[in-house]
Amino acid sequence: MLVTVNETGRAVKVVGDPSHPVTQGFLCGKVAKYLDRVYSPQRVLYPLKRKSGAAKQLSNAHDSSSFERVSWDQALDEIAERLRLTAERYGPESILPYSYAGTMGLLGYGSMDRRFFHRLGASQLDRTICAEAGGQAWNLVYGRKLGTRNEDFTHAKLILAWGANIHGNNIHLWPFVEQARRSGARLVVIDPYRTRTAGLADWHIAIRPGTDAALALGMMHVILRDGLEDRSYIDEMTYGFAALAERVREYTPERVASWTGMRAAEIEQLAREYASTSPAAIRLNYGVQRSENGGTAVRAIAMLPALVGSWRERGGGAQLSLSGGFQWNRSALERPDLMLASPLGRTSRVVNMSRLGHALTALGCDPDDPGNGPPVHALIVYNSNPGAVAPNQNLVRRGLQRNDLFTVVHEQFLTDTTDFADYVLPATTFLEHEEIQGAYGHNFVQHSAQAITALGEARSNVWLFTQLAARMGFDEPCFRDTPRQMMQQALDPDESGLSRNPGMAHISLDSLASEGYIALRFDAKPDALPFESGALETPSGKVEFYSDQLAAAGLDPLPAFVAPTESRHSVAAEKFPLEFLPRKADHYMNSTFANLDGHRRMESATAQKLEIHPEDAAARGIVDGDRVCVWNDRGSITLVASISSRIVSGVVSARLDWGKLSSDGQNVNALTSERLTDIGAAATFYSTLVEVTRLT
Ligand SMILES: Nc1nc2c(c(=O)[nH]1)N[C@H]1C(S)=C(S)[C@@H](COP(=O)(O)OP(=O)(O)OC[C@H]3O[C@@H](n4cnc5c(=O)[nH]c(N)nc54)[C@H](O)[C@@H]3O)O[C@H]1N2
Ligand SMILES: Nc1nc2c(c(=O)[nH]1)N[C@H]1C(S)=C(S)[C@@H](COP(=O)(O)OP(=O)(O)OC[C@H]3O[C@@H](n4cnc5c(=O)[nH]c(N)nc54)[C@H](O)[C@@H]3O)O[C@H]1N2
Ligand SMILES: [Mo]
Repeated sequence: MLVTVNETGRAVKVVGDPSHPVTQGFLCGKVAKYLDRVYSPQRVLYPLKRKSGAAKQLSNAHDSSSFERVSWDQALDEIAERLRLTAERYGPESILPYSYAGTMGLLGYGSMDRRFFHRLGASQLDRTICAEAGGQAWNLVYGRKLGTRNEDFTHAKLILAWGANIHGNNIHLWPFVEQARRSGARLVVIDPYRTRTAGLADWHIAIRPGTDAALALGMMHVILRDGLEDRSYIDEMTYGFAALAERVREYTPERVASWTGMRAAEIEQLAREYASTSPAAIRLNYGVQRSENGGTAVRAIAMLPALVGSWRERGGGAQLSLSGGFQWNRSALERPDLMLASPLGRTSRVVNMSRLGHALTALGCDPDDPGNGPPVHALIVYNSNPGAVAPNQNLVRRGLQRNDLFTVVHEQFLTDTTDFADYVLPATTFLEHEEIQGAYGHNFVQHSAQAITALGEARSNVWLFTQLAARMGFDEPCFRDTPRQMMQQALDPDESGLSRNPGMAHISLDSLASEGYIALRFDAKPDALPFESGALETPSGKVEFYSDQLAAAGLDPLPAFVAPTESRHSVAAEKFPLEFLPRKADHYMNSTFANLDGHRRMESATAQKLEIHPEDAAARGIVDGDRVCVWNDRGSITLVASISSRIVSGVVSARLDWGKLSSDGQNVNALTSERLTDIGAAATFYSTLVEVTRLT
């Protein structure tokens, strides 16, 4: 991004960097309006403290009347004192950090904060809310998250967007897809929802939610039955083929059709088209793995390019994530060794962020289970808005409302989470501090300069935890590191200043700061394809169709289709017959941007709507525009019905929004569960059953 700053120091324009090979001069719709966010009158710009007696409850959108302004010194002194007392009285594990991806900058995402909590002996957070099921599943097959580069999609003749809303969520891949299509490529989208991407595709397969493993196994069945596999790749590069071949025999197109809602002939066609078009690339994104058995589904899909050997073709293979290319020196940044210097003197317990409601209401409350440690007495939230994004919202809120819970939130706005805070601390935006960034979808290491002075008293995450560490008396030298020093530690340079990290040997902090972005470089052969040849980082050194690791853990070593506990194929559907997709908004970034008028206008066609198929609506006497209650055993939300052919019958859908901007103060996560995925112990937003009732 290029930022224009005027003579008074105000940022006046943001544009995509035209020289950047991926950004190519354009920003997505939501970030193009980023200055609305930076200069929003709703920004939190000063530390706030809850007034004594003000209840922790959802407020009106931008209402700060429960808080009074205090100085940073007062806030930091009081917070440090409270944390000290909490650690003394209940043990440091009663303190829980909660953070995710508000910023994905290297330092802001995880550096001084991690050092601080490690040294304190606080509970560790297992960050599972987004990508753990798919990421771990991918790594079981390939050992590392590498894949087809964006640039190489242009060579593909067939592109499968599988659980991947490219146009909505990943717009910077789209030009490469378009370029491939101009050269004759076909685009097939596999998604239960007709996204913008699906609307633009040559073929949209509206698969039923949570049945992707069946489809992938059915494709393998056809490929092997018809002899379309690549024997030389399989022999040289893979492990466990015979067992997989045996397993897929039972996945006949007819059986797969009964689960996925496709016709058997469509499964045959997809399999043959995939195996006989070369090159064929799969853009597999994280939509598939927000399902209860989504880890297995990702594993099965990930195996397809190995079965047909398409890793050997430029424009073949698959991309889930390229993040495995960024091998920062994380232990230097995060210093997990500091846990040994904490009062605990050991590794502290791990709390799964996808079960925050459980952690705040049940953890440590079972006298028969001393193993789960003390209840959580202090919660420090930054880079996240769990009041909106975490599953089972009612349980989360019940936890946040506990009188004996001390909550600090470092934020840019007054969110669904800050309403429950004892202190709200003002955070900078990425224009207001220096960072380096990896990427979530390309191969460039990037430097992000500080463009403007921080607004008001906003401070970065690094600054906050440096201050808290000083007040807690942590005297290890690493607590005095500057952001620049931490950047160097992550880059891990030799005497010449060049990084020692794999793929970064040509990068120094100076060159990065002057050039802005530099591509990772892995091989002597810069254009080498991933998983084309050589040894992989899996236990067998091969692409693993069969996993001894899973077998050792008592799990099925081969992929299989198992219906989610909440799906039309399960008994729970007798009570709650509709599968619910609580989707991301096209014009928000999870819950980020949802409070800004311009973004809300862009999202207005779907915001606060329940998209429902005409048959399901008719069966419930619902017409377009009716107010409806969407409910299950965990909660209910009120939305406006939008009769839609974007979803198949039996599936309903709504968008993630701020709860407090809704008429009933709730969002889609009032309905989602804390059940975890088969692999990765991740959130299962897309395995949710509901019923819908018309409101009079
Ligand atoms: N505009 C916008 N862009 C974003 C974000 C945002 O909130 N808004 N969020 C960012 C983040 S944090 C992430 S992780 C990425 C995620 O980007 P994606 O991985 O694309 O994430 P999702 O939108 O969750 O899921 C993609 C698609 O999967 C579909 N899907 C749901 N269930 C199933 C299923 O069982 N099978 C199949 N085949 N498809 C299914 C959904 O309908 C959805 O269209 O996007 C990033 N980009
Ligand atoms: N129903 C449903 N729920 C979902 C999803 C879904 O698709 N459907 N998607 C899931 C996914 S994929 C993800 S990744 C999670 C995302 O969940 P979160 O990581 O919580 O993401 P956001 O909602 O974007 O909230 C991030 C917050 O961080 C703040 N922030 C931004 N920059 C900074 C900073 O530098 N410092 C501090 N202290 N704060 C900052 C922003 O103001 C924002 O309020 O949500 C998950 N929840
Ligand atoms: Mo995410």
